[in-house]
Amino acid sequence: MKTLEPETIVAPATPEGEGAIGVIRVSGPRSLQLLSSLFRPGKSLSGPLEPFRLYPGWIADDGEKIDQVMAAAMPGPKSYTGEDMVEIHCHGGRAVISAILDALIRRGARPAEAGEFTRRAFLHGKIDLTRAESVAWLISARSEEERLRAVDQIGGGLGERLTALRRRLVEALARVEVTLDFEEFEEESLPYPEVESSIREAREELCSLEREARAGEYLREGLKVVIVGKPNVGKSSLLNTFLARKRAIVSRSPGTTRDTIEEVIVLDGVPLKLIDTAGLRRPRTGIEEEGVARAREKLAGADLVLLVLDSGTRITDNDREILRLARDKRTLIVVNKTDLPARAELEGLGDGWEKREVVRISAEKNWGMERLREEILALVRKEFLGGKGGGVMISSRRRTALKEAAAALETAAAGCRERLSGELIALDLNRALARLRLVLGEEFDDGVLDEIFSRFCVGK
Ligand SMILES: Nc1nc2c(ncn2[C@@H]2O[C@H](COP(=O)(O)OP(=O)(O)OP(=O)(O)O)[C@@H](O)[C@H]2O)c(=O)[nH]1
Ligand SMILES: [Mg+2]
Repeated sequence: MKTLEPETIVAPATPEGEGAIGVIRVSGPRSLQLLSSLFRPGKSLSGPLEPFRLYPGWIADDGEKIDQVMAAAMPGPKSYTGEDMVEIHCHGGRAVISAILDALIRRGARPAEAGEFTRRAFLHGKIDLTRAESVAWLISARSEEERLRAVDQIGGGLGERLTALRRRLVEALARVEVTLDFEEFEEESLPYPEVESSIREAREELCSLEREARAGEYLREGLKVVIVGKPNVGKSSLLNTFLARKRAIVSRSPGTTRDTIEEVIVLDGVPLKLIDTAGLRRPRTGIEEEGVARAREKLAGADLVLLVLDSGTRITDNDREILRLARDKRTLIVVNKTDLPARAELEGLGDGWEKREVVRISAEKNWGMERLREEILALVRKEFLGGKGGGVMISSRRRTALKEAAAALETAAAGCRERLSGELIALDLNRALARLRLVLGEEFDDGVLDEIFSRFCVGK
């Protein structure tokens, strides 16, 4: 049940653990009252606290001092959330922070949920959805590439593109609607070709936004790069060489790796989830069977496959079978152990290998690794990130809305081509606009907000 007066929420805004200072945030109608009941400003102060100024003093609960702090009152609507807010800068220890939180909660505040401060900022019109989302993205950015794209989005680039898109659609709709009233009198009043081309351009932009959103997702999640091959070709050695440490067990006996091993590497700012797997062959034991099953599962979910061959041994049916398994995947063929006399002939792989990039390396000697990194990056940029730059962050439900808007525009454009009545075309344009409003955050439901704000940390 919702209460009429919004609750007053409280959370630490700094990460858990020890730090020089810890910041506690309070937002909601009772914030200022809570502060005055707990905060004893230094003696020089006479009169009420001036807004947005830090005052030294003590937090004391029923006369018992908890910590020496700096505190600020930030009345709405100029605060971050738009509500009355308070910030308490205390010493950054667990016990201190939790004692102050407890005192606030005992007096009626409630612990905030993840992203609740920013959610309130959004509901009070302080921040738009694309910007809120970029803030979440920026905070969670683990790579330089991700950070740059998030900053770009905070700058408003995405919001501007969406607004421009909507303007274009509203114009197209106006051109269609103005003809509706006169249609009985004038046959050719709707300028079909112009409206169609304008709709098609808007559709292109929508599709490109959708692609960029997917690129954003890849950057956030890290692309899954799965290392596969028959046993003993040097998959684990390759993983170790990438990481420059002995992460996975390497041995001369085939079938060493059983469980999959995942580690994140960052290539030129792009995060990749490298996954080493069990050698694929007909399993000899129950454990190996499980390992092979897991390897196949990882292969199926891979964004990019590194298919490792052993240069020192002949190509076998086993290699061919693995190439076949990776048929639908973006695959780089990695010929390892090039320090040994060459015995593997790629022609023996059968159809399909020529379509793949081939990189020759020696994981043991660290040969060819730079070239391999470059090939991987080039492929990732081309296939997943849409080149350098670009990439936006749109949550998955709103991304679906982008796709639906594009589909509605496709129908509208087809309608123009077939000279359908203006009413039908207007219907599709309106459908597209409604979806766009969802992306713009002008229309939303709790589900959409939950999806976005749950990604924030508590206290943001
Ligand atoms: N000469 C040479 N030997 C290598 C190279 N890379 C790996 N090896 C050797 O090949 C053997 C197998 O290496 P692993 O990395 O365990 O191979 P794997 O593909 O992970 O094997 P499984 O986990 O059993 O499927 C080890 O004895 C490695 O030292 C290389 O570049 N050159
Ligand atoms: Mg291995």
